[in-house]
Amino acid sequence: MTQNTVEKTSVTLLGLGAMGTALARTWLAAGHPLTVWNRTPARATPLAAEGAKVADSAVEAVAVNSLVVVCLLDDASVQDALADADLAGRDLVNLTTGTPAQARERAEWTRERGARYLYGGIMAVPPMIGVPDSGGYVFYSGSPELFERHRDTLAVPAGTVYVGRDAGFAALHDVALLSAMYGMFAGAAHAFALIRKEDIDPASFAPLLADWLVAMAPAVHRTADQLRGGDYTRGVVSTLAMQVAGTPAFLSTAEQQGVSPELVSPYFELMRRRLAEGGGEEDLTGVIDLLVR
Ligand code: FVH
Repeated sequence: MTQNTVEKTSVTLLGLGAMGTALARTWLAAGHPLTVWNRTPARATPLAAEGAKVADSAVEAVAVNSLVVVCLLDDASVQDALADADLAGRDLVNLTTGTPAQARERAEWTRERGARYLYGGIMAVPPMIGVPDSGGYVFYSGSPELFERHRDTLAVPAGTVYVGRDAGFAALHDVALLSAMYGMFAGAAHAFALIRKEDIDPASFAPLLADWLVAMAPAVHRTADQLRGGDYTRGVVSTLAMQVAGTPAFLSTAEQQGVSPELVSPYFELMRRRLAEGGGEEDLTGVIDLLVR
């Protein structure tokens, strides 16, 4: 059989918001028979013209195919949409953002209704979907059998990274990475605020900032190594004591530039606490223990 004649898995997709529509288009373009449903039917019209079958209800859409993907606003909308659907024998892949607890509860809820379950945390925005080198991917967790069975189909819109049997793990990875992203955005906001009133072109500053963040990012590997080994001085480059000594300069600079320190102060405070506990020769890793206590 040539690649062109291999039968493509039929997919049911519930939810045609920005992300759902992007997913739908990649499956259609790859030749997967696609049945779609959306609460507001008008959103399905362009996809019908592109070859999707449009179901009148979620119940009907779920009945058509064994692989059912949901990409809705939130966990409550998943519950709403699937309330009357017969999930027995279905492979449910939930790409709706939620907490680890919601992912686990929905896994249990799905099992009780006779279906298998995978949760997916999407690490991409809609324009990255279906673009092979975009860097976008989806974390999956839950049934390993289901992941293996549908791996190729799930890889059509974006890369796949399976992170374990626990349905909550994909959500946890998703939230952890996005939380780190917001920390980075917070640091960048503080940096732009510092130069805001000066004769410094933000457009000239931005590449310096981006390159610096990229250069510093690999430090997370040292953090991981220290967490694994339990020795937070291992491979330390800049000791906590040295870094805490520098923080008054950062805070004074913020004051002189008329910038609130509210984004950076909480982190500096944790650094000082760890130093007070005797972590002066360590890296910044001890801050993590202060957070989880
Ligand atoms: N768009 C993004 O940048 C992010 C990237 C990372 C992952 N997220 C998550 O993906 C889920 C869907 O996001 P979306 O971008 O498609 O969201 P919307 O465009 O707002 O569309 C929401 C869809 O949900 C439907 N919906 C809302 N409430 C209900 C309900 N009670 N019952 C049934 N369907 C519901 C909504 O339908 P309608 O308003 O068109 O009738 C849309 O189809 C999401 O979890 C992101 O966090 C996207």
